Amino acid sequence: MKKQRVAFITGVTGQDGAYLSEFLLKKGYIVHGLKRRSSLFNTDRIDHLYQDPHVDNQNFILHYGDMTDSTNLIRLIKEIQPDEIYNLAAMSHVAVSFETPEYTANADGLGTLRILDAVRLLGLEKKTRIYQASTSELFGKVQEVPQSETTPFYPRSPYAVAKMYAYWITVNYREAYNMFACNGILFNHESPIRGETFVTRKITRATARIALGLQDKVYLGNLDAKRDWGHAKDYVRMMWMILQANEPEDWVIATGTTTTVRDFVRMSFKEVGIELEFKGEGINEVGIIKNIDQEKYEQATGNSSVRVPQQSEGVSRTHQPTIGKEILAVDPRYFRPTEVDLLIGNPTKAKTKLGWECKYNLADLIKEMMQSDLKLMRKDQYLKEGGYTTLNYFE
Ligand code: NDP
Ligand code: GDR
Repeated sequence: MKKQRVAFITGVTGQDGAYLSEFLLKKGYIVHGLKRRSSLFNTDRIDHLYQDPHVDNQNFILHYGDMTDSTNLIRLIKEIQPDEIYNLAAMSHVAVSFETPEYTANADGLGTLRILDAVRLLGLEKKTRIYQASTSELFGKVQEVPQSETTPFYPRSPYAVAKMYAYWITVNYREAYNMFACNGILFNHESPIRGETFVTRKITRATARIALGLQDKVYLGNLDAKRDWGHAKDYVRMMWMILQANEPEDWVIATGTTTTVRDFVRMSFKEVGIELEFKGEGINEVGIIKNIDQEKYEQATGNSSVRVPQQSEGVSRTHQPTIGKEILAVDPRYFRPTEVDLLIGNPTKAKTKLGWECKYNLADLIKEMMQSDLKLMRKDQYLKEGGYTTLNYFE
């Protein structure tokens, strides 16, 4: 019988860790994941994969650990003896990295060194292949449009600078010690399980809540920023393909199209039959409801926009979306000290050499995210109408 391949995923509780675990388990891998100790359960995204640790023949095993703890990483890699390591763990929020630059450098930059050096120290250079989660943020203030594997880097945040160290130390260990270590330079990728404070998920959640009458308004930062947004499912498949290639190399993974944050907002509201118009400029820009397609709205939300909630429902009537209502404003607190204005990737190498293709376009992605967030928020609507309190969603 063919021996089961063994993967070790750091950042297993994150968006990509969850999709990658699912993907590798379907391929018959034994998957080990690194999770952090936290004061509350932090395994929501992988609970459906989790197995009772008391049963035999588990193929999905979680270990406590942290990217800032070398002893922990060395011990785990020694125990697990992985064929493949996917280093996805990181403090991954660009804006937050300005608040926690030293920690970000430690976890995202030195953390990568700790993984690479553990493999070397344990004499696993020939056995273990390593995927490093590099990022389009490396291109930052872009030196070329679109960005490819040969575009010079110009990082614009403590996060991107830490990831730049991680990128080059991965290349260095590959060249110095002949290790199969690769960078996937992935452009933004999203999904229904994207963290709630990244802009796409913040928008789809707020759109669902505004449509359902649970929230009045959403506050965003730079509406002009352009991103090349793909679906996380397409991107985790490529992580695996990168480690199955004949040679260790670095790869740009992107859709090749770019969209402004403002248009992402427009497209999300369109999913619930609401047409927006934007007025004003800079910090005075606002988004106003221009039109409501009644049929689409009712179909998407299950609400009738003329419905008048009863007193006991706890849903204030003023929250109902109506034409002319201001539902979006700019809050400078979400601006970054240095911004990345435009990202658009050129994935030609991945397409031609590895045969990678995106199965999702942006419209599919937004549809899926909106459906999922509407379902989630309707749960809140039922709870509120039943007189229960729901969680606070302030960022
Ligand atoms: P998430 O923020 O969703 O997940 C990050 C994961 O890393 C979580 O499991 C988190 O644990 C874990 N983590 C954070 N700090 C530590 C630490 N010190 N020790 C151990 N684990 C830690 O990110 P994504 O899934 O979106 O991204 C995966 C990787 O890909 C990241 O490295 C990110 O920087 C990179 N990337 C992401 C892109 C994207 O668009 N999604 C694009 C390009 C690169 P916890 O759940 O406990 O917080
Ligand atoms: P990014 O993602 O910084 O590209 O990093 P994010 O969704 O946070 O921002 C994208 C763009 O939207 C603008 N923006 C806002 N962003 C947030 N978070 N909140 C807002 O209210 C808001 N308003 C406007 C931002 O200024 C930015 O221009 C993501 C992360 O997953 C990284 O880990 C990864 O490396 C890169 O993608 C590729």
